[in-house]
Amino acid sequence: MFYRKLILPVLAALVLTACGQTSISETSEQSGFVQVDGRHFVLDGERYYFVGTNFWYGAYLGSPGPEGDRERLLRELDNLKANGITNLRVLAASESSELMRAVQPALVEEPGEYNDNLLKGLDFLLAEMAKRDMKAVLYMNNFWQWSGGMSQYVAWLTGEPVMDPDKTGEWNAFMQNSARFYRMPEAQKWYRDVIKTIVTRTNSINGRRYNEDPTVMSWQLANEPRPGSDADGRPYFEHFKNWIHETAKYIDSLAPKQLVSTGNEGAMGALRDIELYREAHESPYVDYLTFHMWLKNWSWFDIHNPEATYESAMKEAYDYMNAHVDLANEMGKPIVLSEFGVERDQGRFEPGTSTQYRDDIYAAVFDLIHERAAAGDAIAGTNFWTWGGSGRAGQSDFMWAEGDDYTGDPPQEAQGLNSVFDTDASTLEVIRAHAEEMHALDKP
Ligand code: IFL
Repeated sequence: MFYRKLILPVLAALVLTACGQTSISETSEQSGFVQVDGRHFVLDGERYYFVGTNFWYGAYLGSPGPEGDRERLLRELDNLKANGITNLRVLAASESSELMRAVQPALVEEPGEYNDNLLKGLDFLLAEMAKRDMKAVLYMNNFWQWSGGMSQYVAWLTGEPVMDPDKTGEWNAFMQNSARFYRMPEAQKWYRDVIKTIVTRTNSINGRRYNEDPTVMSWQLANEPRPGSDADGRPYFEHFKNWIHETAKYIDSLAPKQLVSTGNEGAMGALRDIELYREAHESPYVDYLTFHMWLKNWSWFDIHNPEATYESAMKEAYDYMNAHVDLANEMGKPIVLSEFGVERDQGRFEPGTSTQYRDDIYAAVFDLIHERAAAGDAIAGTNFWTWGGSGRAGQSDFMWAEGDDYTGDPPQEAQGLNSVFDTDASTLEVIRAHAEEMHALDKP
């Protein structure tokens, strides 16, 4: 299959001083656009394999506003790179909301109104990632409540109070309500305005148009979009599938050099049915597959009862990973495990406490990923959830409050739940070793 080879000039000197923009000068070589060739990614004529992380708050740290901390961002990027973590999955659009656990501020203040600081934050993040030759996967909506997301679009359009599962505990109803978003043409117009605003933006730091920037590997429709709840989502599956196809096609028309992915979790995000997952991803505008794996959320593993649950959990995990890689092989598209995470031992949140089970599970997951990638299968990489770096919880109950550090765990979850901190030496060692073995596959 056709793919482009594009290498940027070795010494691209870009100096922008207008309008108070930061002057920067790029002096390092940057790789080209990640492309798809059959069931593999290709980068500058070689296969592209990677180790990545989730870093939802990258644009927040990059903001020149009070929510930002650019010095920390630079430190985190350097640390990530030093550990071989070069692919970052980042939240590019959040919606302002009264949801009690949604991050504030948000990029979309109301339909058509954008928070300039957060857009500049994304500019800064991408410009700094480019300097380090890292790749970004940018998602532009959320099925879940922690960044406003689809339920906020529904509330904007209907005028109904936003449905808040952290107050009601009614998850089934919340999911069904979020999925109404796919069937609301006016909400789709607003969402497309967000997509267009971001995808065609010109970076205020380095002057690049986002859709011309090889730092962006992929535009992702949303975080974990689902057809609805497992119990009641089936009647709406066709709307979901159609939404994926139409949105992916729209993004492709705006960003033909970059890839499009859904952000879906796999069978567990498709009414627990891998055939529905296949159907939803058949669109030619979906360039590659994503899947997520949550051993605790899916009741496979209990960190408070690890001895009794570890073995069966790992069997479930291997079966889940193998089934998705096999499907990707069949479909002839690359696949990425773009979320998986594990708690600290005994369910602790504090840095400095042990991570034996996390380390073992990361190592086992990475082994399988490497083994299948080395065999030439469709798996290309992982983004573990999540990078906490030097962030630390600000509250005694570990729940996030505005002004606190970002730790990688989103605001609806305890800060430290799934975070890999910069002090987690043993986990970082597992990650570094895997990064080396994956990068060694680049040149088969
Ligand atoms: O933090 C969660 C995040 O919202 C997500 N998937 C699962 C994570 C852990 O519960 O996208």
